[in-house]
Amino acid sequence: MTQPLTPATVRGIELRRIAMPLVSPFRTSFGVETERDILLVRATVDVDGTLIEGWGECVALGEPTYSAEYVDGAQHVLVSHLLPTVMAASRPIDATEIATMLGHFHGHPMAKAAVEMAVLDAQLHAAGRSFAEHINATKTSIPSGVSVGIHASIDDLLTTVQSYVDDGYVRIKLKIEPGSDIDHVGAVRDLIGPDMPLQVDANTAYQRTDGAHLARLDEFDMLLIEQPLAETDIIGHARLADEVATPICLDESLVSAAGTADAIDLGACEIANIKPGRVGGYLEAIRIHDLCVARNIPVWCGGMIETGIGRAANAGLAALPGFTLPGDISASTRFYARDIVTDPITVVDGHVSVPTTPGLGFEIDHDVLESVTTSTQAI
Ligand code: SMG
Ligand code: MG
Repeated sequence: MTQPLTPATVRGIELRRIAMPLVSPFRTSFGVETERDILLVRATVDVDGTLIEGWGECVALGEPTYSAEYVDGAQHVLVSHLLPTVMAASRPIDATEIATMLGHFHGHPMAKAAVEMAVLDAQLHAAGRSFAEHINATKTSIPSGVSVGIHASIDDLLTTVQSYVDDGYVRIKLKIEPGSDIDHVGAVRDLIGPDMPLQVDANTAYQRTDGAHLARLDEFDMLLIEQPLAETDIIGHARLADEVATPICLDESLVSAAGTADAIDLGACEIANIKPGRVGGYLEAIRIHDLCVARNIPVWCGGMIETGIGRAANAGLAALPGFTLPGDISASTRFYARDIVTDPITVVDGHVSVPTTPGLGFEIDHDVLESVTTSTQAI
């Protein structure tokens, strides 16, 4: 971190729900997303007598399918437990203190991360500093990968993948599940050729006994297999790592820095997908980055179908030097016809620019935001 930021007194919070239709259905092993129901946190804080606004995005999905959190539950825990605690602080606070202040509440990392994000955005605005600069990130642009949903037909899958290759994405990630795996991956490898980086994500769809089956993916020379087994099955992933040559990457299983260190030490995590929402915030995400660098574990930044708010923040995070693999930070248009920020994320020559403006790096387009808002709640 650079110089500490001036602490902030939280004066008010607005929770805003928005409905964002996806440009096409996104199917994973746990379900199909067609519209994103997103909770935004707008914090009004006082920094040295000046009122400043900051925004956070909660990445919880509509249903508890990716993880236990879901958007209605996140809003409830924020209103009933998390926000009253943060707003009861008797002195100005720093975003880095929020995780500790909320530490006695079990779980709910995505809800906690959204509060931390909003306060951090406001503090960075007050300091006139960009997120990337604040965390001493080194890159000015990051390579952009794209996550491709499960397709019923291989022909349709190849059409979709070709369109993303044409858009310039430098890495393809395919969602897989039993029955839509070996043939799908083989056909895509044939299409994109041997040199294009390729990886798969099972979102916990396989069993410990699937080692021999998953080893059939080795011939496609992929970067990694993401989260084949249940999120709690660290030992199962370690055993799989012995059976399968393709590196095992964890997503859902990694919920803290301490747990990530254990998973690495047990041989279950050869590559790490870092998502700030999943681990309770950007500051815990940086700790995970740092420990992975110290242990020589490559990391990349995951995605949760964020708006331009979350995408901008993720791009700042992924500018840290340990993010050596392309992440799931794609263009806003990958999922949304119209983003809620004035400067949607774009991919140019396969790369996304790291924001340099003060704050997390976006400006809200208030007209678009109003048009997609389904409810607001003032705290
Ligand atoms: O934002 O590009 C994105 C989505 C990337 O595949 C993606 N995310 O398990 O990594 C993952 C999934 C979780 C969300 S799927 C609805
Ligand atoms: Mg994943």
